[in-house]
Parts: sequence; structure tokens; C-alpha cells
Amino acid sequence: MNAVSHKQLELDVAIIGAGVGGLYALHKTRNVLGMKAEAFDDAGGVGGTWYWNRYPGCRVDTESTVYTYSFDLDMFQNWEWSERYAKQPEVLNYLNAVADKHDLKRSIHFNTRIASAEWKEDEGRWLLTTTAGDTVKAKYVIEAVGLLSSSYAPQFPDQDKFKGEVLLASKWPDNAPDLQGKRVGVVGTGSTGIQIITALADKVGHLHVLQRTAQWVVPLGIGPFPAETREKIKADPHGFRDWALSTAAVFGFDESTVSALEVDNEERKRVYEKAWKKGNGFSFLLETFSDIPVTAEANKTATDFIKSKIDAIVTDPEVARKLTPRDYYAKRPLAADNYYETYNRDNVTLHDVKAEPIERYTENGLIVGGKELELDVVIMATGFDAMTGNYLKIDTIGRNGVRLKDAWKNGPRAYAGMSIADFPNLLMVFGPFSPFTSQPLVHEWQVDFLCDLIEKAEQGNSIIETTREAQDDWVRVCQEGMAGTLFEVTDSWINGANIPGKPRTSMWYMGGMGNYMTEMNAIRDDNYRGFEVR
Ligand code: N01
Repeated sequence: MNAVSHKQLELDVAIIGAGVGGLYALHKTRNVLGMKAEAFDDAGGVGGTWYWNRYPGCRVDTESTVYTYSFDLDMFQNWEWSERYAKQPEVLNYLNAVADKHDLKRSIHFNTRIASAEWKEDEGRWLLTTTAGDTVKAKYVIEAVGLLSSSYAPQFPDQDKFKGEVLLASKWPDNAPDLQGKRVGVVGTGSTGIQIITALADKVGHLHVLQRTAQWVVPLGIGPFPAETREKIKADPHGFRDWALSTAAVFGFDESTVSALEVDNEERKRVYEKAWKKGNGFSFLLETFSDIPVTAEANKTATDFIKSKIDAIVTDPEVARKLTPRDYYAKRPLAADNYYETYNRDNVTLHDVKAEPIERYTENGLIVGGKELELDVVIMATGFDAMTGNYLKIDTIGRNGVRLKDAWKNGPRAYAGMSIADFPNLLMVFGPFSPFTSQPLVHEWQVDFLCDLIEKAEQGNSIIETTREAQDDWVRVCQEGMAGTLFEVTDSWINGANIPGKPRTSMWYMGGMGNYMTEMNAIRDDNYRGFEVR
């Protein structure tokens, strides 16, 4: 469907976003509930994050087994992922295949950005306006706008003087230059940066890594999709899905229940070595021991181990020192194969831009620590205004003229990651205070819950509200849960610390998916406690 083909559209359900959450919300509301539902996305195709992030080396670092929907049983059982950690084109291909099979694209307005959303109390409808000025009225709005989709792209002074190219990793252009043999600078060493660095090192002429804060990195363990897992899913798809959802983080493994402090050195080393060999950042953080993200002492056992690997792998001790983080292993964990080995290459130079800051562009590159670094291309892998960024880009006005940006000025408030007091019928997929987990199966679970709510509301006056008391309680529980972890005190997008001026706050339910489902099922059984459905 082309953008701007309508003057005013009337819908039962308007879905914002055509990524993993939005596609399933569209399928469920339109194909299963039989409602008049359409979706809107400013991308030119489906896929959300996987549409935009096409940078070299981009792939999932969650096992492909849990990076799928389960609602289409045939695809869940038979989709042939080629790798344990699928590359971006393969994920995008999968999402396109789902959209095609379920005939979703005819109900998606691509290249269409929703600029504002206003609740019309007297009509019981949301009025959405696109950046092109077209309008959409809908009973329900489902925002599936992405956790990590609002790019953060700081600009260094004098960029206009630079004769080379500056590329934003999270909006990688189709016509990106061939980087073969070029002098390339990469700014940022989070999940995106380390994938780019390891993918480009043997292709470019020289790679300059502009690192502000070192992070703990473990191998990913790239390899073929494990045959035994495929067999497991084929034999019992529901059982596999239910087991994955019952774990805390839904990453395809059972989290450890053993404290790192209750075993001796030798056993700890054995466990960490095994995890290092297997790969996967979440696995290293959560499958090894239970308390790495919880206590400083347990955390130190993990960081001492990774430090020993850095020292053993990196041949230049000064480079090893720069690569060694000073803070806890309590950001979103990173994984890439051969990351530390990359710094032994003659064509890779690590710059500590905290000690020697990036000052400005010149015609030929960047001034870093007072010296000119000659570059053909600068890649910005500087992250996202996570969780709240895309919600706040839409000027959203709820009951009695309450603006979302005011309601959230000290940090977000929401109930169960799915709804907000004063914003009736505005529903979120993986919104603030959702469980801290991998996403696709959790998106599905939340969409199913929201659709149950919608069905119930459709039997009455089509209104779903969240009470302030329920929201306050949920936020308090989440804040208390976060306060018990090292994620709270370690700067990262998880707590908003990566964006200058953003309130630093808890935004997660840290009790794990298993407990979240138990709590949500109890809420459902208690006549949707906290939701007023009328
Ligand atoms: O972003 P980040 P990301 N000057 O915020 C640096 C998911 N993801 O896009 O730490 C210099 O982690 C910043 O430095 P510092 C995944 O959940 C998944 O890499 O603020 N540097 C940091 O090094 C992930 O956690 C996958 O000091 C600046 C980097 O930029 C999340 O997305 C792949 C700077 C940003 O790191 C975000 O990852 C990719 C400046 N002015 C992403 N500003 C997979 O599944 C920022 N930085 C594999």
C-alpha cells in the first residue's frame, strides 16, 4: 500500500510499527479477531529494527530458536535457520515470509510516520495524524514502536567540512560505499560497534576504533543451527515455547540457580571456560551463575575471568589495559567472535576517546586528542534512545489534555509494560516496565494478552483504562526489583544513562518472564485487576 492514499481512515485498531511486535498485532487483530486493523511504519518495508540495521556484521546474538514467532506452528517447526545466530538478511527474509504468508502487507502503510495521537473523549476514539497531514481514527491504538529503534546520533563539530562519508549504523544506507581498503573510523563499542569492528577488520585498509567506555565482551559462538534443537521444536513446539517463556530472560537456556560464591575457584573456572567456549553474552551472564548481575563479589568473579582472557589474547599490554572495563559486568551483555583478537591486527588501532576526546571534523578526518586522524568513512555506532524514545517522538495527548511527554518527564510510568494511566485504549507491545527479556516470544505473549483485553472491551463500551493505583504499584515493584541489581548502578541504555539529559530511571520488570506471566495470569483471573474494561 502506498503512503498518503487516504484523507481520513476509520479503523478499529491502528498499529504503529511493522516490526516483530506490530506484524503479530496486525495478524492477531485483523486475521484472528476479524477487526478492521491497519499498521503504519515510516520504513519502506516490514521488519522494524531488522529493516533499518543493515550494517556489516549485523546478526542476532540471541539464538535463532527463540527469535521466531510460535503462532504459526508450521513456520515455527519448519523454518530453516541456517545459523545459530541468524544474520540480518535472514531475519528480514523470515519477517517478510511471515508477512507474505499471512497477507499482512496490504494492510500496512509504509513510508508513513505518525506524528501525533490525540484521545477524543466524546467519540471514544484516537485521532492519529501522519507527518503528511493525513488522519486516522481508531478505537484502539497498539504501539509496537521498538525498544531500540530511536537512533542516537551525536554530531561532532564541523561535520560539513569532512570530505568523506559519515554513516549511521542503525540507518545503514542502501548505497553505502564499498569499504574495501578504506580508512574507517568506528565510534562506539556496544553490540553494534563490536559487530561492525569484527566484520570489517579484515576488509578495510585501516580500522580506527574510537572507544569511549570499554565493555566486557565474550565470544558469540557462531555456527550452524543446532540440529538437536530443531528436532526438539519439531517434536513438541508448544512444549518448547512454553519452556522458553518460563525462563527468566527467554534466551533459550535455563538460568543458573547457583551462586558464583558458593563454589570453589576451580569449579568457577570450569563453568566460565565452558561458557566462554559455548559463547553468547546472556548465557555467560545468566547461565553460569545466578548472582553475577546482583552482587559486586559475584560480578568480580566474572570480570576477573574475562580480564584474564583479555590479557591472554591481546598481545600489546597497553591495548589490553584500554580494553579492560572499569565497571561492573551489568550492561546488556555483548558477544562477538574474535573481538579481542581483532586488536592484534596491524591494521586496527584502538583510541581511548575518553582520555583523548573526539574534538571535531576536518576535511580529511577527525581531530582526536589534538591530532588529525585521516579517514575516508566514519561509522556512528552510538546507540539508541531506548525504550521511551519512539513513544515520545509521537506527540501523544490523552485524557483531559495530558501529554505523554509531561506524564513521563521524570521517567516513564506504565502498567505491566502495556498501558498507561490517562491514556485509554493506548496499548503498548514491550513498553516500559516490560520484563527484561529477549523479545519475539514475549511480544507474542503481550499481544495475545492485549487482544484478550480488546475482546473483553468489545463486549462493552470499548474502553480499556489503567488505574493510577495499579500503575503506581507496578512501577514501585519494578523499581524495587531494579534496585536489587547492578544494572541500576552501571551506566547504559537500560537505565537511560546513555542519553544526555534523559532521566536516569528504572524501566523494567526484573522478576523474569516466568514470574511476569504468573502475575499477569493472576491479573486476568482477577477480572483484569488494574485495568478498567467497560
Ligand atoms: O548501542 P550502545 P548499540 N562519543 O548504547 C558510544 C541491541 N543490539 O547500538 O559507553 C563517543 O550499547 C557509547 O560509549 P559510552 C542490544 O540490545 C543488538 O551498540 O556511552 N562514543 C557506546 O560505546 C544493544 O545493547 C544487537 O561511553 C559515544 C556506544 O556508542 C542495544 O541494541 C546488535 C558517544 C553505544 O553503545 C544497543 O547497542 C546491535 C560519543 N559522543 C544492537 N555517544 C544484536 O542482537 C555514544 N558513544 C547483536
